[in-house]
Amino acid sequence: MTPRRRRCAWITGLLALIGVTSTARAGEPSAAAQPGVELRAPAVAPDPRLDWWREARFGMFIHWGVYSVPATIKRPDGSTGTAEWHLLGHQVQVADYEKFAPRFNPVRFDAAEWVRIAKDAGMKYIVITSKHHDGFCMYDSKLTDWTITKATPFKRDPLKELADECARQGVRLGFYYSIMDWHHPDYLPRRAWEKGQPPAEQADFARYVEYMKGQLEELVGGRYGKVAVLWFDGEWEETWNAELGWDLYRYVRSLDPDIIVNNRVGKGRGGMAGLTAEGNFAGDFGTPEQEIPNTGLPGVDWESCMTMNDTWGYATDDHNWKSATTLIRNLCDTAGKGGNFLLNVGPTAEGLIPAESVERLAAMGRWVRANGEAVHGTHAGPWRRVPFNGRISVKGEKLYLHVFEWPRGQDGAPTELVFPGLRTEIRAARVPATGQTLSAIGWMEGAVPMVLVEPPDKLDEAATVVELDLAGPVAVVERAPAFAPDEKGVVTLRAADAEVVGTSARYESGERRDCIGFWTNAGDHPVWVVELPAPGRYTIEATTACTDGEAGSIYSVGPEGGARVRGTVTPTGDWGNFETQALGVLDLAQGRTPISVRIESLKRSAAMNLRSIRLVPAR
Ligand code: FHN
Repeated sequence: MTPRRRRCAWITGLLALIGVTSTARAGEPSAAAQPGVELRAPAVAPDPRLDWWREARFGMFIHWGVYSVPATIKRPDGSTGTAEWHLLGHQVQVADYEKFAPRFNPVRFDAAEWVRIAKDAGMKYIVITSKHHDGFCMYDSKLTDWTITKATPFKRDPLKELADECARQGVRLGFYYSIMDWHHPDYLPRRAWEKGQPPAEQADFARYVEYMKGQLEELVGGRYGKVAVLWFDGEWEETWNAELGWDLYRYVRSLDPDIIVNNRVGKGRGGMAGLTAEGNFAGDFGTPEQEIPNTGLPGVDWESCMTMNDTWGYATDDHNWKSATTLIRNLCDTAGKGGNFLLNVGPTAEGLIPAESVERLAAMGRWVRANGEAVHGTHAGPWRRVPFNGRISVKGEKLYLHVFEWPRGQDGAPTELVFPGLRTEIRAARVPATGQTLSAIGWMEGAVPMVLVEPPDKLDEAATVVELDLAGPVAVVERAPAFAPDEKGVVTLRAADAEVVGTSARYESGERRDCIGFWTNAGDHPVWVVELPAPGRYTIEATTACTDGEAGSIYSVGPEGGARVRGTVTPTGDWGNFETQALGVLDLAQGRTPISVRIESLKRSAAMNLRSIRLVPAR
């Protein structure tokens, strides 16, 4: 293809195209209203309380407690878990678990060093466990003796030292606080194997809620300075409910109206996908865990929390460390989708951040020092499918391309990066890491705008960033791919090719998946654009998997707004065992039609795993 190259001259009057979008957002200059430009404004005006947090984009999570004494992911039955779940994973009686405390003496803890490591990595805030599920308080609480100051030889208050150091170095500090508390006698439910705790009948959950409020007042009331975030967790047990969540949210905000609180204070979190379900749930931001949403979520504040290996608390036997490249790309991924990245470290019982974590954070810091403007203060890029191997973030009228694999020619040398969709004229292009200016041009390929960027002299093996300085707000033309019949007239709609609309359902790769999974929200639905050369009658086939216990949901397939066929999710034994069933026959029109799969009735917590839909010509 020899592109007709016009230096940023655009043919006006674009044809109306599916998916013409812009990144106009409240508070940013909105794209000039063009025929067919869909402005994706946030659902609600963003709360300015979170402005610093949106600017930050990158924070350090710290899981530290007496569980760093046993420091293992291994379980007695040979399975593995995470180190901070030691009490439950090993079914340790509280009295026996308390014996770890006298062995917890982190004399090598150095708050200044921890804050330096975080800051040098480009992290703008720190969230540290004040109390995890084991109820152990990593600060000097007056409401219990189960604290680092009273139950250990250390006696110091590390959260106070960290708070003072964060204030000194200009890093915001937040506290993780677990609602679930395996140690407190008033917390319910009890575990079947527990012996030492008082009988459940003597527990007073209301009194436990008052205990939590007393501790939150200790944490947010001033002794630890201005606390920026309250990161609740452990909200999933049946003793906690949405009403208690709202009450606790309002209580914390009454202590400091500026504080921001995650969605795990209440009951709105949709599983590990972490985003807040529809409805009236407390919390200022969603909390995907160990994963990153599949697309940006306009108007939604969310933060993906992730470990560097597989455990939150320190473990001597977890060597499954992610590479610095993976971590840098995860940072680009969250920023490119408009979210925050809360990356965890699990310090040792001596008070040291593991060397493997320090090395990776130093590598991330080198990348952020060169490219941080493409992360801090950016918003989600406007493409729903980034048209190259990488991510795109936006800041005002600048577009940042995070290119993971720069294209190479037959000879292996880097060639131009060419991608469709950018309608806004490019004024200039440069490489933030080196200052090199690049040639970047735009032209039209029919109705589709194209961009070509010359390769920088120096590529970054994790992510090469190019800044495109635009002549106005970012506007994008994104033509949904259309799926046409094959030589036998069959149209195959694969999970990997679907546009998934929603907050939890998303594509899962892998041999026993390659499907749309995590389908816990009935409103989520995959859509494909089908392009038929002629009207026709088709048998609709669905290939699905579902455990026996979760089967039974009712779903439908067909054109959005048109006739649909229905099916019942059949049990296939497990989530990786797929079977195909014919749902019925549909008459489909010539041309482009969006075909969707919608859940009509969600019987259990997850609808199904969907591998594909096939439109087979009906004989
Ligand atoms: O059970 C905890 C786990 O230990 C860890 O604290 C993570 C971090 O978000 N949260 C819970 C698991 O979802």
